[in-house]
Amino acid sequence: MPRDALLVMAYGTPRDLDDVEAYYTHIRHGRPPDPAALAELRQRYAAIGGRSPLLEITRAQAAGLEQRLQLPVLVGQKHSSPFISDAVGELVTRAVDRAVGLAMAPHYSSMSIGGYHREVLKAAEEEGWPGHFEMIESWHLLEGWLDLQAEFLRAALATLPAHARNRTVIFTAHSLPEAILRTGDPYSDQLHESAAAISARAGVSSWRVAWQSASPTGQPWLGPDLLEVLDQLAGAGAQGVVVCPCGFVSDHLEILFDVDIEARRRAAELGLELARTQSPNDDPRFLDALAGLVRTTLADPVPL
Ligand code: FEC
Repeated sequence: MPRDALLVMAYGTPRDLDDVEAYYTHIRHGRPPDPAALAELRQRYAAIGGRSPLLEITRAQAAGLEQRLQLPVLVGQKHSSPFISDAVGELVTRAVDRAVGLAMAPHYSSMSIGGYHREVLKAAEEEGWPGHFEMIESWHLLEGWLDLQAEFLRAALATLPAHARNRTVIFTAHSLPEAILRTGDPYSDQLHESAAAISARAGVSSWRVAWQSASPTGQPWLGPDLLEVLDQLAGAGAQGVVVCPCGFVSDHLEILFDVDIEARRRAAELGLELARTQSPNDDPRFLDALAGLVRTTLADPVPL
């Protein structure tokens, strides 16, 4: 029997405010941020309590998957410790023959999940791991996850006050440079497919897709931005919105600041009621769905 393992991968987060500079420098491929950009990012972390819960949530997801799958589950992050290379080093130590890679993000882009995949292949070469690696490329139409999102969406809609009758659901994911569209990247299409499937399950007919958390890099990023869509909807007479950030699976900076503070502030200025769907985090139904996906992947024969 081959020795199997699961590699759970997430974006990574600074340990505390002092670690923000090293983290930001890593995101910027080793180029330190300028002082103003660093101060701005530190301020965002300070506004959510000084740190993000992303690593704790990722560890809880990994523990829940380990319990369900009864195989070693390792955590590797893109931009902070434990890094993906640390997890691949563990594959060597544990003499794992075959590992499945699961990125904690549903939609494939060469810049997101593709990046996790490349990082594993690079680390396998550097660490000398000779095993077979199978990356789950995307899971944006995973049944159990769609059902849970639909349930969260119905619950969020129910929290909007009765007077906000003209309401729209906005599905969001992290924006990426628009240049990805020129290479046939499926990221945008997959977000639209998730949004349509969740809306159908929740019986929602009025919905939009928007992008959030774009970086100020000077190049065009996928739009429209979430804040722009709030402006448009308010201008068109909407009274309430539900933001469903289904491009993310955990509570972290992009949810707790970009949606819960920044977007809420804009909505309040516009007189719009805003509710957000809860994050799947380590909800047992979410982990059941992911465990099923990993089992299906492991059931495929290993190519010789
Ligand atoms: O809670 C936390 O501490 C971490 C929150 C966090 C998540 C996240 C997810 C994604 N990102 C994606 C793409 C990019 C690209 C750039 C970029 C930059 C940042 C910065 C911070 C940050 N991201 Fe992020 N991202 C999170 C946090 N991200 C902080 C730097 C400051 C800023 O620009 O706001 C631009 C740099 C580059 O070119 O690499 C691109 C994508 C995801 C969703 C998929 C995933 O989770 O892996 C895509 C969570």
